[in-house]
Amino acid sequence: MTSSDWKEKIITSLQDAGRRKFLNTAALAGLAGTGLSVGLSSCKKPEPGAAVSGAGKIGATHALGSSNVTYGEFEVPPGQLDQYYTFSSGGHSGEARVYGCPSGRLFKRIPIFNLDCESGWGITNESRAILGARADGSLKYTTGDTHHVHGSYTDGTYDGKYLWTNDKIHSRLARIRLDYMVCDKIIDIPNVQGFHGIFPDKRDPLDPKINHTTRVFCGQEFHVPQPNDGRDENDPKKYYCIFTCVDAESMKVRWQCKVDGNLDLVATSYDGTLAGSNQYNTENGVTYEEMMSAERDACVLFNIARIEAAIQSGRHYTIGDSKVPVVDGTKDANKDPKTALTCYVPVPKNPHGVNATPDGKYFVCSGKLSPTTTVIDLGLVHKWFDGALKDPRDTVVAEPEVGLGPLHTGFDGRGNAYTTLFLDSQIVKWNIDKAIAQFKGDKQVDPILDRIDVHYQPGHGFTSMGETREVDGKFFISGNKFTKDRFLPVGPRHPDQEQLIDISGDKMRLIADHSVDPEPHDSIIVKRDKIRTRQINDLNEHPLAVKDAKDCRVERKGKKVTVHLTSQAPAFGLREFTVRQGDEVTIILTNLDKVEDLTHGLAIPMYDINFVVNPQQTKSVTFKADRPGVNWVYCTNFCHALHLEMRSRMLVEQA
Ligand code: K7E
Ligand code: CUA
Ligand code: CA
Repeated sequence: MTSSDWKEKIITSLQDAGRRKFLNTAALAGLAGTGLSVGLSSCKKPEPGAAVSGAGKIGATHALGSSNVTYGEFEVPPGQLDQYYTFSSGGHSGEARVYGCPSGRLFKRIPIFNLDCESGWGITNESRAILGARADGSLKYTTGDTHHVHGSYTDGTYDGKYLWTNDKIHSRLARIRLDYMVCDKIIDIPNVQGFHGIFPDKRDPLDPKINHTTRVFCGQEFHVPQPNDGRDENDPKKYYCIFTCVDAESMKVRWQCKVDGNLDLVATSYDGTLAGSNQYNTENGVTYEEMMSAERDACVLFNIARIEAAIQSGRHYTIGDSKVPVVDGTKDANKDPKTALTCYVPVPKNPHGVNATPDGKYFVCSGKLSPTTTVIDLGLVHKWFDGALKDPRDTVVAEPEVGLGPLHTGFDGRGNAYTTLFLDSQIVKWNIDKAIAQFKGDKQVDPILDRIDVHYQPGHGFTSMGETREVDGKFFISGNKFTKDRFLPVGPRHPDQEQLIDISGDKMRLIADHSVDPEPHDSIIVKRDKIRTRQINDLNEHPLAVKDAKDCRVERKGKKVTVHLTSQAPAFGLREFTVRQGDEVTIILTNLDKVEDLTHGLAIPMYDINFVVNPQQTKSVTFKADRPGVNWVYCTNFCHALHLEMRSRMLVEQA
C-alpha cells in the first residue's frame, strides 16, 4: 500500500465519522503535513447545557453525551470501600499512584525516582541507598519518567507481591513491594536509552512447575550505538535497540537481546513462551519524518526458551564495560525460523501498544498512524518458529479498522476489545472473533460494536483485571491526555483525566470524570482482595532500630555523631541532644508506637531534613551540623493532642 492509499483510507474514515469534523480536519492536516500537531488543538467543547461532569452529585441522573447515566450505582458512599485498586504510573513526576476504583479517590503517591518530602524519599539514608549515590554522596539522579506499572503474577493473575515500573529518562527499573506499597529496589539497565515498555512474565517457559513471575522484560525505545561511547554517532544505521530480561526476585539483569528497529511497549504470553514488543521505528530514522516513512513497522516476538538456551550454550557477547550476556536477535542473524530467537511480524504503521488477550491466544497491536489494530495469533507464531509457516505476516489473523489514532487496548473476557483512539477522542469496542471472520473474507460481519466519546485524546486504556485470566469485564478507564474544559481551570497547566466507563453491558457508559495529576500513562485495575498490606512495620526489619526509649543516646566517634532516637506520642526519646559545629550527624529514629496509623515526622529547621516514620518503623538521616545554635527538631505529622509540643532541641555548639 502506498502512502497516498493510507491518506485515502484516513479520509474515508474521516467521512464516516463526520461529526468530529474540526478534530478530524486538524488530524488530517497533521497527518498529511507536520504529523506532530495531530489533533492537539482540536478538543471538542461540550454542548451548551450538557453536564460537564457527572461525578459530583450522588444518585443524580446526568446527560453525558447521548446516554443518560446514573452515577449513583457506582458511588462509593462514605465509609464504604472501593472494589478495586488502580495502580498508576505518574509519568514525568517519577512516582506511582494508588487510586480507588470506581471512586477515583487518590490513596497514595508512591515516590520512586522523584524526591518526596512527605515521606522523606530521597532524604533518608534508606531511600538514598535505593536511589543510588555518586562517589561524592549526591544522588545519582533526582528525576524519573514512569510510564508503566505492572504487577507480579501467579497462575495468570495478580499475586499482590510486586509492581514494577520503568524510568524512561535514565533507563532504570524499579520494584514496589505491595505489602508496604513502597519502592524497595531500583536498578540500572545497561546499554539502553529510553527504557519504555515493561512487562513481567506470567509463568516459566522452561519449568512447568514455576507458575509465577520470575522475569521482567524491558524494551528500549531509543536506538543508540553499542557501546554508546562516541563511536558511530553519525551512522544511525549502526544504532540498535536492546530487549532486556531482569530477574524478578534478585533484580539482576539476566540477559539482553539486540534487535533491529526499536522497542516500544512490551507484552507477555500467558504460557511464558513469548514476549512481544511493537516497533514504530523499523526505519532506524532519527527524525519523525524518517520514523514514519515506512508503510509497515513491526511487532517483534521473542522466543524466550531459545534465547535462554543460546545464553546457556555460550552464543553471546558483551557490550562495552557491561558484563550482561547479549544475544543477537537481529533479522540477519535469525533467518532460519527453526533456530530464530526473534520473529518480526509486519504491522502498519508506527504501531503503539501491544496487549495480550486474556484467553492467552493473541497479541493486539494498535496502528497509531494506521486506523487499524493488528491481531497476532500466538499459536501461529509458534508455528512460524517451528518452520511450518513461511511468512511472519501469516501470523496476523485480523486487522480491523477501528478509527483514528489507536493506541492501547483493554479486554473484557467476553471476547471484546476496547481500543483508545487518540485522534478520534473515542473508545471503540470491537469483537475479536468477528474481526478474525472479517479478515478471513466474511464481508457481512462488522467487528465494531460500540463507540463512546472521551474528553479528550485518550492514551492508555485498560479494564478491571484486564491483563489477567480473572478479567471481569466491569470497568474501563480511559487515560485522557487533554482536559481543557472538563475541570475548573487551574492556570495554563491542566489536570489530566481518567474517565471511568462501565463496560458490563452491550453499550459503554461513561460514569465519572476523575481528575489526576499529570501525567498518568498506564495503570492496572486490581481486585482489592488480591492486595494484602501490612498495617504496622516490623521493628526488627531495620538492623539499627532503637527498640527501647531507654536506648536513646548520642554516640561520638571523632567527628561522627550518631543520635539514637525514638518517637512515642507525644515525645521524642531525647528532649534535647548536643552536637558540635562541623560534626557529621546521623539521626536514627524508630517510631515505637504500635497503634495503626500513628505516624510521626521529624523535621529540622535550616537543615533540609523532613521525613516520617510509621509505627515500628526506623529511618535515618545524615547531615553536617555546620551552623551553631538551637534547632527545634519537631514532629511534622499530627499525632496527638500534644503534637505541636512534640519537639526536641538539637543544640549545635560552636566549634
Ligand atoms: Cu504507555 Cu503513554 Cu509511554 Cu502509550 S505510552 S499513551
Ligand atoms: Cu508526633 Cu506529631
Ligand atoms: Ca515507522
